[in-house]
Amino acid sequence: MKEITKNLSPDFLWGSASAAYQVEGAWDADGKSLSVWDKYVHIPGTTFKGTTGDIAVDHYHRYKEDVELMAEMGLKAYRFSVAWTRILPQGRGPVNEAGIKFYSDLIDELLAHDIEPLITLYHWDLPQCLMDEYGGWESRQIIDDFNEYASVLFKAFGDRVKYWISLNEQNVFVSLGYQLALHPPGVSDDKRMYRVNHIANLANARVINTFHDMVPDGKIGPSFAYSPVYAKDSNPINVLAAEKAEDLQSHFWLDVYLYGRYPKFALKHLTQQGIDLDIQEGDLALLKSAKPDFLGINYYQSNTAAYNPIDGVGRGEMNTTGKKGSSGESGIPGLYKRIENPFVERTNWDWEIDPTGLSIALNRLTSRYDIPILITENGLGEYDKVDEDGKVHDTYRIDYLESHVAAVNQAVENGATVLGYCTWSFTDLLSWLNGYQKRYGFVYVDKHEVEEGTLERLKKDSFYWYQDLIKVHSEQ
Ligand code: BGP
Repeated sequence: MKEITKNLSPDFLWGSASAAYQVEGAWDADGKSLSVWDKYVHIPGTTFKGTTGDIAVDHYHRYKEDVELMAEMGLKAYRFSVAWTRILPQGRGPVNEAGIKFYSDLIDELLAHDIEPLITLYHWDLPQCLMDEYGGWESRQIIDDFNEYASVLFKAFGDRVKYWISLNEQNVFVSLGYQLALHPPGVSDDKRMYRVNHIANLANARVINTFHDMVPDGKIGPSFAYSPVYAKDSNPINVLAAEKAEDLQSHFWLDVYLYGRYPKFALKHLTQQGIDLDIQEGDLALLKSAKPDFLGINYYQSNTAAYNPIDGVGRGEMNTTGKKGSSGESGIPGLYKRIENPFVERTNWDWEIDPTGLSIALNRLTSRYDIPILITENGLGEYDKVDEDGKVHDTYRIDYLESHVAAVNQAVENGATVLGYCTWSFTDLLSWLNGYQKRYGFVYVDKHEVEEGTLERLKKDSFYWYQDLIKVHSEQ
């Protein structure tokens, strides 16, 4: 344990993360309104076996018990998101004091146990009323409304919370929502997706500037789902494909966050496709003016790319059932396709297990952007079961996490600045499209797809492993 944490600073944020919709439940409690997810999951066929977050793991009512477990573990940081619909049930305007109180109490509870709260402003649960009124992210009205919502939080919690995440995985929520039609609003239209994405960039920039005015001693940054892309081999045609994939899948967002501009190749490609981002006067100046204090990275896996001929594969199947091997190749005809990497193992959901990829990610990001990085998510989603001895022996999760921590340590030795590491997740929770059977937590929760379960919490073996890691590091 000592070896794999020796390069990490003494105040390293050993954390764990969650998101409101995936843990809280209490979907209509105390003045909360409906979010797009509250509605979407009730449309038949959208989620695995029709699972919802109506109750989730009931963190709303059990947060004290959960924080108690975090304290027992010795956790240094807890990343959670705020449900916009609890704070501003009409999306803007009147503030719901009961919503403020819930998060204020949670923050106090964390601080009382020396756990640093890290708040995510937006983890995908847009107020449904804003979607109904003007199409949510499709209208520039969202920029003002998101800024108003964020300002309410900065004012209420900025004195106690010093680390903030603006948007969680903008690259995921725009592409799954507007390209793959798998997240709300279930649209499949590239033109709309790229416009939505540009508006989200503007909203992100505006909020970062507001934050710096309102909480000058705090730090803020977006969280990006980053999967470094490898070329299938040294055949130049595959190397070029991999470079294009890296540009269109990552630099297209990261360059905007950190340089305030879109990468040239990607823009040219989109123009050739007849896609217009609708960049208006003042937009680029706004993007350039917003400077994140750190970059949040959610890392789960790497990606391997090969050339994809013009008549090659397009959108592929996603594995949401946990049936290994059920996902298919996918890509952009004429550019690249994602292929299986024969050098790494895969989970039952076909996610590639590649700890070295995390070192590669941190090295690449440090070279290109030279900014402190906060790992806001990393973890393993697997089937867990309670054994005959009443325990959950998740050695596979310990192996996964331990090798990824070692990769962080390695990248820091190579020159990266890493502020902290949040596992996904602390307790088991709802996996958006995969139900409750795909588990990530240190704490098992008795909750299932069909029969509800008791919601009882049970510490897994990985709980004790992380507890030990944090302790050993603090004694160094
Ligand atoms: C990230 C999300 C998380 C979480 C995680 C695991 O993309 O930010 O909210 O869900 O992935 O993904 P999944 O639940 O699909 O396995």
